Amino acid sequence: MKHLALLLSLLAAPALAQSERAQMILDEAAETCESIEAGALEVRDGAIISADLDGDGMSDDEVVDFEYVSCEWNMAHWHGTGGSPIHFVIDGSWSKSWWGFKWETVDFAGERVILLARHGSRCDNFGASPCVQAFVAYDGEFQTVLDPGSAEEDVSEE
Ligand SMILES: [Ca+2]
Repeated sequence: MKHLALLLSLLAAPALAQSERAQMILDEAAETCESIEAGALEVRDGAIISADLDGDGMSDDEVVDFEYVSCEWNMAHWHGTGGSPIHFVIDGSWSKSWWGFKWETVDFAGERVILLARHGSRCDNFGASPCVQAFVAYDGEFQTVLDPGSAEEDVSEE
């Protein structure tokens, strides 16, 4: 009987997160579903992808993509015109998330760069306009441009 209970609890486990951090993200999401009375957390294939996001040569990072995560009775939560929250988990230990659509890594200027397609309003334009943000995991943070500060802007300010 004990074994059956264990088996059932394993079957009911919401997802197969590999790291504690990714599991924490899903646990918090499950709590959110509960708190908005939207049933259980549903985690579909593709929700957790292993990747090398910081360029250390190991695929020990993870992307938790909420495009594939929802509450049983509220599909709209975490899904909107801006895409879904996408969590970038580095070395299983720390993470940060942004709303977005597709993501990809590229090697550029000696850095592993994460590219994330975002809602056009983030680029001060209409929603479907192309808008891409770049991130570099560095020293426990994600480096990204906060103020584009084009040369033309600088000149006009002087
Ligand atoms: Ca890593």
